[in-house]
Amino acid sequence: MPNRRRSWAEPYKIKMVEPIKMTTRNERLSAIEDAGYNTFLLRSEDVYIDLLTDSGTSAMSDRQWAGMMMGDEAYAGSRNFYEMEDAVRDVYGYRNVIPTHQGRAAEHMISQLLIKDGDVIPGNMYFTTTRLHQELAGGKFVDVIIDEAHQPEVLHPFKGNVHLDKLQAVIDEYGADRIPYVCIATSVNMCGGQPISLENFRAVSDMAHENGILVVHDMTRVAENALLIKEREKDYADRSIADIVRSICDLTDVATMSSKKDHLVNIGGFLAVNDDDLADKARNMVVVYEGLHTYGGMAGRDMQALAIGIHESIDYSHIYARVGQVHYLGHKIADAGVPIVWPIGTHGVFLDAKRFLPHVDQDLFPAQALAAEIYVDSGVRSMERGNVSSGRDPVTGGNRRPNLELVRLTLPRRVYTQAHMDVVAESVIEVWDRRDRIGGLEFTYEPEYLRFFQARFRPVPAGTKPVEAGIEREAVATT
Ligand code: P70
Repeated sequence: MPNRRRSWAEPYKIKMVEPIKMTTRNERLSAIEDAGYNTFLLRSEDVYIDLLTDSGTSAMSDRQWAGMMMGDEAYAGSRNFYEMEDAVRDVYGYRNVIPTHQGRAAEHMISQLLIKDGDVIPGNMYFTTTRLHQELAGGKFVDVIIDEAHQPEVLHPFKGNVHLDKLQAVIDEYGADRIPYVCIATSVNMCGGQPISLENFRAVSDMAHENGILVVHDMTRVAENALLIKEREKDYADRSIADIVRSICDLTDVATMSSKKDHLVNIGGFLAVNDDDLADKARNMVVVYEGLHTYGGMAGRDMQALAIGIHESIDYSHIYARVGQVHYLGHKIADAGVPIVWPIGTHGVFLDAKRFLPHVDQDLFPAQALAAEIYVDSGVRSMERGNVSSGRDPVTGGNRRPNLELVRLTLPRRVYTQAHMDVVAESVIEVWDRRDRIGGLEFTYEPEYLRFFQARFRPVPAGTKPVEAGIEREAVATT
């Protein structure tokens, strides 16, 4: 492999530190109880190592902080907007850039602009906010990812790939005029941060375009995907990350971006659109929901840091160390026999809660229970990505019971050290060793939208069946 060091050591040194609090087990027990066994509801000051998300939690570089001092806080036409626009055009090639406060605002706009009642949107696995915005606009999401993506233990270098026959079948069944776009994510979040190959993306793009269907790219972690293309796909070993990223974007018409990930900023995002008419409509819409089209909910200084982050995100030594740290943690956990999603992905290690807690029925939320248990053990905060996140089927009303019942240990970029990773692994292994004593959870409060964020739970005694916990089992699809 070119430029390949054996170690993933960080290409930076630390200039400023933020103290974090150590807590006792009793303090954590009462904190998780107060939080209704939902790690989203914990206070951050009660968390020791925060692996809830890599979103908005990364450490900015000295250059990005310097950029924050260069904010042009004009209401209209801020210089920082034009720098951000230039960076998007240079690196990704999209012609029009509409800033938003974060990714879901871009998803909201593109869904409202392109989806009509009864439309169908095929995609390589759902993402929570993306699918909700598609549904709120009157559409229905259809999963066309390869089957291996739903099988945590199966090895496949590109689990983010689209099953082309499935996509063709959706086009045949509904007709191209009911499919406004296919929605393709790079580094697919919900199946473990798994990449799509350029070969597969090209075939998807060709199939969509031959049928007059647009391709919308969720490019939240595109640089991370590009690294795995460089490492795994034939003919790309000698290409730069910038080059691969650009090749991906060139296959697509529209992009939604949460800059809180790849771009290493604490807030920000955008909608990028090649078509000028569609861009005009989006610019008109952004003033209703976000702010003027030259700031879209961000401060000038945020746009400056974002513009710098775009360039930092495609630096090979940065992205290599970022993904390297994730792999270090993953191997350490897996070497102890703990079941995880394979291959290890790009932004976190995903524990397979179905195999971790096989005695807990999925309607008693094993991944939610496991995340709570890890927090109590060590103060490490993780996130449920399973039956709670997946929500209820709008038709049957039952829990969707997805194949993947996961706990995500997500690594913020440039924030934690290798010693922190060792603490996380030790805690997960400790909990694994006493897994038989962990029981499930039941709802005490279930919000209507994106329930995982604010739901509250209480423990049910070990061995409780879902029916005893008052849960009616519905027959619903398993993916
Ligand atoms: C996470 C975050 C955000 C995200 C994403 C992809 C592939 C769009 C967005 C939305 C935050 C999050 C969001 C929903 C549920 C849990 C956590 N992912 N597409 O932690 O972007 O958050 O900026 O609106 O990963 O994975 P934004």
